[in-house]
Amino acid sequence: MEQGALGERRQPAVFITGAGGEVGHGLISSFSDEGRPDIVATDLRELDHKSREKCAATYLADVCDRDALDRILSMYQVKEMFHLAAVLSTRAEFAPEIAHQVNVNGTVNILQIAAEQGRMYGEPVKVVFPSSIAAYGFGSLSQKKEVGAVSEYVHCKPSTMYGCNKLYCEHLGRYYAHSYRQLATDSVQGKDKNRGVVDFRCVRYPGLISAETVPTGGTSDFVPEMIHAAARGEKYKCFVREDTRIPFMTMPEAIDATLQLAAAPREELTQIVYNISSFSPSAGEVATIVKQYFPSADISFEPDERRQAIVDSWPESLDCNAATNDWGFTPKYTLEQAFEEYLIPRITKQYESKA
Ligand code: AKB
Repeated sequence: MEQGALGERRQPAVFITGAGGEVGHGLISSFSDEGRPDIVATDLRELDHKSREKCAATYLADVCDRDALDRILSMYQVKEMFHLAAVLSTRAEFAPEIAHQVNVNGTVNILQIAAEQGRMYGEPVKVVFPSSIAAYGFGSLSQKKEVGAVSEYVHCKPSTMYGCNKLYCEHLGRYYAHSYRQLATDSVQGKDKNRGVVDFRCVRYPGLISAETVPTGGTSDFVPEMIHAAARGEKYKCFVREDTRIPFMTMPEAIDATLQLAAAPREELTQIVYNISSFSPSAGEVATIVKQYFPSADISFEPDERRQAIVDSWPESLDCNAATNDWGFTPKYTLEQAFEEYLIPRITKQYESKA
């Protein structure tokens, strides 16, 4: 990977971890469209050529490797970090301890670096962190259906390692933002150098649907997988029941909302964590609309009991009022509009150009 130049002065940069994932891909494109020249991106694997071209520098680095992060960050003046690196819910259930290392220890590394840099600059370093609907957990399907839309601070009893990790990291972010080293000697006598050194902001994503990329390792993957399989003319066996319902939004909406939260004035934010989502279709409703656009789509429902249980523990829909009131979040698309205006035109073009 291209190496960032070691200059006399530290170059200003926006720092992205897990940049090779779906959200990283969208975020880099969005920053580049805005003409930002200062993107510094890291991932375990090399980024694709198009993403690399949009960045000032890219590095192969593991978020668990504190020395590697320190080496990279010593070259930059970072005031904003988007910490996207994570092991998603399905993959995490095969290797929970590794997921914990990446999802929790990686986040502690980022928060600690942000705190150190914030102290050094004498102003807060912004850490934007995607959490997930996996932070919720219902004990039964009947309870999930009874409750309907959930707000941020109820029913947070996750059943997956990924969900536990996300929920805990939300709390860690709050701790670094408000209580970091609260009893340390440099925190006494009214000279609190640690308080407010990290400006932590968090969105809880629903399932995300991108026209450009297909997710791997998640449990909300059935919707994007179904759409991309139909566009490629492939059969799709959906691993959840037809009546399964969780919230979703398109990738561009998720990226826009994340950037909107990042840009919101600190004083307008009344909480650390914000739900966002656009629509809550059942898997069957998605299959119906997919077949309208791809009449020969071959979709069957063959639930995998264990993945089904994970999806059944996630809420049907999200109450996004806090995001709307505090920083103006509004969904752009209904499910139908998402297909008509974003997914179908982009997916069709993408697979045509690959044919
Ligand atoms: C997953 O399925 O693990 C993710 C998520 C809902 O956070 N897409």
